[in-house]
Amino acid sequence: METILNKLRKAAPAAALLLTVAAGTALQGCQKTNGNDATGATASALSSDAASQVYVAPGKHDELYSFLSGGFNGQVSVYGLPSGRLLKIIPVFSQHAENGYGYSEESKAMLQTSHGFVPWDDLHHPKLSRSKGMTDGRWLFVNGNNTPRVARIDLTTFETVEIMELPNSAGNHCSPYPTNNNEYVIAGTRFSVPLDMKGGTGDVSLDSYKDTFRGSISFIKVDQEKGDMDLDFQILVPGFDYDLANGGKGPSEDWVFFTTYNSEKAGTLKEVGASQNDKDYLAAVNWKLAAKYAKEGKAREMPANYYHNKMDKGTHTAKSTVKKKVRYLLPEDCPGLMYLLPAPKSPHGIDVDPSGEFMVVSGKLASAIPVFSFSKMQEAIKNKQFDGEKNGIPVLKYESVLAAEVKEPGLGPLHTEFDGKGNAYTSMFVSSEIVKWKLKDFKVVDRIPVYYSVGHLMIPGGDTKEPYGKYLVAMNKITKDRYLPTGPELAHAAQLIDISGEKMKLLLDFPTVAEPHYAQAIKADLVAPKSVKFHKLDENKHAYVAKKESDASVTRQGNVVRVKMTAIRSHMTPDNIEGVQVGDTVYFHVTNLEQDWDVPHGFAIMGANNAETLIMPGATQTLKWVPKKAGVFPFYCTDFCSALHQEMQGYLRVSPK
Ligand code: CUK
Ligand code: CUA
Repeated sequence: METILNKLRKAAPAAALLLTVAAGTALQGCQKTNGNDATGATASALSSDAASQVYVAPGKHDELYSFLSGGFNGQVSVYGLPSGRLLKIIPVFSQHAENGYGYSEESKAMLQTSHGFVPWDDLHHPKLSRSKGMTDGRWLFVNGNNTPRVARIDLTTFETVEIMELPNSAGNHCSPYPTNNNEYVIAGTRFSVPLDMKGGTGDVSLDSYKDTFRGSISFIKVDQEKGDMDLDFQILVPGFDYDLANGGKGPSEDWVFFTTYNSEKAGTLKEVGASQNDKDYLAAVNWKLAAKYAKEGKAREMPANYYHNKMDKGTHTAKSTVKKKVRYLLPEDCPGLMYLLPAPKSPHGIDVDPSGEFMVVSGKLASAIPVFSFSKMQEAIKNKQFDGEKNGIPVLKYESVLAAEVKEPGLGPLHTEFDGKGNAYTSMFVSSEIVKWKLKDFKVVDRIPVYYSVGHLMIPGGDTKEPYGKYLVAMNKITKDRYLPTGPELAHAAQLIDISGEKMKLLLDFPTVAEPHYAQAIKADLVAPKSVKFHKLDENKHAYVAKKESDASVTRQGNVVRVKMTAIRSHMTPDNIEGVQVGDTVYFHVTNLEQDWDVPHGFAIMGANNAETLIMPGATQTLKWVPKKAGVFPFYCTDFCSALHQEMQGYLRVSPK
């Protein structure tokens, strides 16, 4: 008898054919609507065997994990590659009804900031932790742009475990950049902000830009064993806007690079408008030297006010610490710390090739892509080939640091990644394409259309010393006709491209959650074996844990009622509760007694204006509820956990005061 697998294998080529035809049709459609004559190019750009290349049979696992940022949704989504299957959404700077993150009492402190509870942010850049310049699969660092924060996700549990607010920052965009051994996670601000070393309110005239505004580069120290973050110091840099960051490797690994724009803003904010300078800058910062200066007493201290929130492992409860001081360095006090390299106007991405020699700067409006040479930069510094200075920072001569310019790459270059075989791939936002060029002679060798207006692109390991280099994911800003229409709002489109051969081949479109900017990917076997299956009940140190049914209780203290509840297939204990009064504050501390993989229980009660919470095996989670009226309120388990799941329920009676 023919097995199902064999049937599927046979079916795959037919599916591939269908895919080809469908893509051809869509292209003809788009040709009509936007005049983009890409039909011929894409027919050949689509791999004839695309379906089988992305087909992961039922029960089989993907080769890679990929982590796509959620942009204005504040979360990270985990996709398997090459299938493009969505595996999980990890809430970071967002409340997540699915598991109660940001709603449960345990997680609320994660989202506390000096501005209060801020359960939203704009998450752009995920970066995997590194060992010896290679991603090690331990943690994922991400940035929150808007209320400047850096978060750490633990890849054993796929949960956000730490969030650090950043003082002296606004629009934490060139962030986070973990150095090659996670010594530091470095985060640069986009907006310069008024600084008051004496801890004033920051209420200053916009005319005082030149004197009072500065940007900041934060140096967050990472505990090598546990991953815990700690803001060590900041460099307070001249007030241009900093856009993106990337770090060196090999010979350049002591350096981190930032693109900057609006460098003419050194006068007053009111002059800003059309950029007048014909060049902006790439800022090169020697982070090792900065750390040395800070250690050797060059750092001063200023008042600050920022939150550091950490999830405790034993109690699964987040705690906030408010920090009141920050150490800072001024580049003018620290020779050799920082240099400026003239870059085309309004640069965006900065990407360093795997050898660490080339820094690729994408000028969104520029007609060529300048590639700077790290060895030339060192020579130029040694020989003082300066073109004056800007705000006390030496500017290196363009010609003295330039390796080459990639000519006629396309329109609107944004970001570049590398395949480790001598090729670079740059996303072109305006001409909607990925362009492949050689690092050897800086010549364009291939291009493939993407649909449409690509932002970042990502090659697994493409920002490390040894890229994996088999796939490329294009993260597109505009979807239009790629999927069935869903009203005015469409899911953004990611596209998987095969880069294993000479020619790039399109393999797959898949919809994303909100707006991915950047992404990371890593071989599954660096993460999967360490994945936690459940929490050990006897290691649960939650203050209100009930480790067995007989520990369950209802206690009152003033108008606070605490219900220590247990959940196990297929009942909750206690399941019938009386003695609660209108206006009481009721805490349901629910412990999941299961010690098995993938058996969460949920908890929800009628009328609670909170959410549900989902409790992993061995953990305790708390839902807070203040009943507003008398009556009988049913509660139940929200996760279909056994054949008797529907029986996991109970009643709570609320009496008038
Ligand atoms: S940015 Cu979005 S496309 Cu925030 Cu990295 Cu370039
Ligand atoms: Cu427990 Cu459903």
